[in-house]
Amino acid sequence: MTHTPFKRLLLTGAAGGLGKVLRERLKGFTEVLRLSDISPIEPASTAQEEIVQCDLADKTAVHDLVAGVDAIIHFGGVSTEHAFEDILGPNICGVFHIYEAARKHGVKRIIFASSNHVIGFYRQDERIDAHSQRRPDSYYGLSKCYGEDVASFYFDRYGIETVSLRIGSSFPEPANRRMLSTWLSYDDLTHLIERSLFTPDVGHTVVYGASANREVWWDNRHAAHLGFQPKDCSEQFRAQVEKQPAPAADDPNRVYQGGAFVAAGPFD
Ligand code: NAI
Ligand code: 15L
Repeated sequence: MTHTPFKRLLLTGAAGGLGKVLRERLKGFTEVLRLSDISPIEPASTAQEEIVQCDLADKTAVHDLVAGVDAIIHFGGVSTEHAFEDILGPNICGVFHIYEAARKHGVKRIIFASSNHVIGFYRQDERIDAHSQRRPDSYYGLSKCYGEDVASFYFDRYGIETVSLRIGSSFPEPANRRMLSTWLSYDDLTHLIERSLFTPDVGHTVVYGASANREVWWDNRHAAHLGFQPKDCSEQFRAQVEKQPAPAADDPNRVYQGGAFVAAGPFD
């Protein structure tokens, strides 16, 4: 699909697993791609790239980071379960700083990397949609709930639109049986971001990010306007994954949508 590219897109979390994948894949969507992370990032390879090292917990630095961008793909932050104190700066303060900077600089569209861990306490035999009550499974999942609520508030109050991506498991391959359901291929992630950037009038849309796997627990009817149509399927990995010993009947990886996150911590 062809679009008028953005003038300048910001990608946070650019040194991370998905950030490195998206660095190449976002280039067709924008004239300039600003890449940011707290960790070192590979130097700019062309004049199309700008590199800005920035701590999301630093409000002034985030304000400066957002100057001059048209839209933000916010993937930076702590991405697994940790003590609340470790999550607070990057994920809670960080998401607030991103939205405040967007408000002050007139940015109108944000793609927020939420997570399946906002609903992780649903069982794997339940089917849910974006209107199902959230059931966060971790301090990390709580921080993503906060991010989604910030997105909702900034749309209602200031008209800043967001697509919150409740990403399942986006890795080269599913690593275990649970991920046969939650796996999101990199191609399908890229397609989801493309739809999230270029679909008009998204308000605050919540969408689950999973490929067209045989058994998916999430119904995207409330995000149908995005036109997200995943093409990949985890079945190609099933035989290999099922060589692993089957988890016990009460193993969280077998019972809960959020898998092991439901049993991590506490950290004191
Ligand atoms: P990652 O951990 O590889 O990347 C996150 C990046 O954020 C890292 O490069 C890290 O240095 C950066 N970061 C952490 N604290 C920061 C701070 N204070 N300031 C600035 N940058 C900071 O995670 P991954 O897998 O690339 O995920 C990207 C995003 O997608 C994360 O927000 C994660 O929560 C979300 N997500 C990813 C899923 C997946 O399957 N990969 C599933 C669901 C959500
Ligand atoms: C996530 O939210 C994490 O960022 C990622 O590392 C995986 O753990 C993924 O969820 C998952 O649930 O598989």
